[in-house]
Amino acid sequence: MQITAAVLRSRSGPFGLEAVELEEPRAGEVLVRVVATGVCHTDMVMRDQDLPTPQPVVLGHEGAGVVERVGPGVTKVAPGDHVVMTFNSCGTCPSCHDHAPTYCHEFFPRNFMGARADGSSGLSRDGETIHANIFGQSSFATFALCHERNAVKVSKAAPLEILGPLGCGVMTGAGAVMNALKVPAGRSLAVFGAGAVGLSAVLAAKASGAGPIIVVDINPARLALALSLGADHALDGRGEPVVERIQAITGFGVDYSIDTTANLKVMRQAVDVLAPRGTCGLVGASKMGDELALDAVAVMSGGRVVRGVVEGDADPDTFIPELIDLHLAGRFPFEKLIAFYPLEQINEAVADGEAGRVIKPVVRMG
Ligand code: CXF
Ligand code: ZN
Repeated sequence: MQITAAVLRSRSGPFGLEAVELEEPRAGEVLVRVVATGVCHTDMVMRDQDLPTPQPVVLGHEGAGVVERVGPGVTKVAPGDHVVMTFNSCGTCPSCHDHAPTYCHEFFPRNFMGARADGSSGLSRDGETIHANIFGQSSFATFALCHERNAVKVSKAAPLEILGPLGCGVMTGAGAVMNALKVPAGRSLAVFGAGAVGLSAVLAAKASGAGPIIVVDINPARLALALSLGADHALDGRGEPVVERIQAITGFGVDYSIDTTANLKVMRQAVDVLAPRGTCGLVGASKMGDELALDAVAVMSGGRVVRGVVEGDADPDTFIPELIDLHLAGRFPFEKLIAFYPLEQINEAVADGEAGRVIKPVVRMG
C-alpha cells in the first residue's frame, strides 16, 4: 500500500515526507494505522549515525495507533485494537525467556539495524529499498509494520495520541523507578536530568510515594516543571555544589539515584550522592567505550550498587497497561510532558526537542 513517511536520507539531515510503498504484514506481523509517534533522543542518535543505522531509513519508535490488518498466525491483537508499539526482542534468548526482554541478546539488531531478522525491509520507493523495522516499527509514518511481540494492546479509554511515548521514553523513566530500583514509599531519590525520561521518573516516584525527590538539571524551565510535577527540591547543576546540597537535604545521601544524562561527570555525581546501601541506576546511554571513574572504596565499603537499566526493565505487555491505569486514575499525568506537531512539522518537533523548548514532542499523523 502507499503510505506517507518521514524519510531520512543524510547524516543529521532533515526528515522529508515521501510517498512510499509498504508491504502487507507477513507471518507474525501487524499493520498499524499510526495515530501519533513520540520523538526520542535515540532517534537523534540514529539520525546522526552515532549508531550504524543504515539510510535511507524511516525512524520513529514511540508509535501508537489502530490495528488495520494482521499477518498469518497473529492472535494477540485484531483489527480495530488500539496498540502501543514498543521495542522489539527475539522471544527466545535467555533474557526473553525470563520475561526480561529489555536485555534481549538480540536487542541491537532487532531495533537499530533497519531490517527484519531475515535482512528484508517492508518499505520501498520505486524499487529502492527504504530501511525500516526500527524498534520493530519505523513509525514516523501514516502506517507501520510491527510484530505481534512488540505490539501492546491498550485500553480504548485512554487517548491514543498521547500513548506512544509509553513505548520508550516514559516507560524508561517510570520503569527505572518502579521495576528496576523498586523505590519504596518514603525513600529518597535523586534524578539527574529533567528531560522526558527524568521527569517520567519523577512522576513515577511521586505515584509511588517516594520522597524527598530531588531533581538536578541546568535548564531553569525544566527545574520549575519538575517541581510542579512533584519534585521536592530542584537543583541547578551548574549553579550549586550538587553533591553537598543533596547530602545536606538528606543527611546521609539518597537511597536511590538515576542518571538520565549520560554525562560522565554527572554519572559520577549520581553515585557520589548515594547513602550507604544506596542504588544508582544508569539510564542514559553514553558513547561506546566511555569509562566511568568511581570512588572504589565508597562503592565497596558502603555496599552501594551501580547498575544499568534499559527501557525501565519493563515487560511492556504488563507495564504499559499498568501505567495507563495509573494515568486514568489521575496519578501519572505524563501528558504534561507532551507537545503535538503535525507530521508535516516533524523537523520543527525535532528542533524544539533538541533545543529543550519541549520535553516530549509527539507528531500526529492527521
Ligand atoms: C535505548 C537507549 C540505548 C540503549 C537501548 C535502548 N532506548 C531507546 O531509546
Ligand atoms: Zn527511545
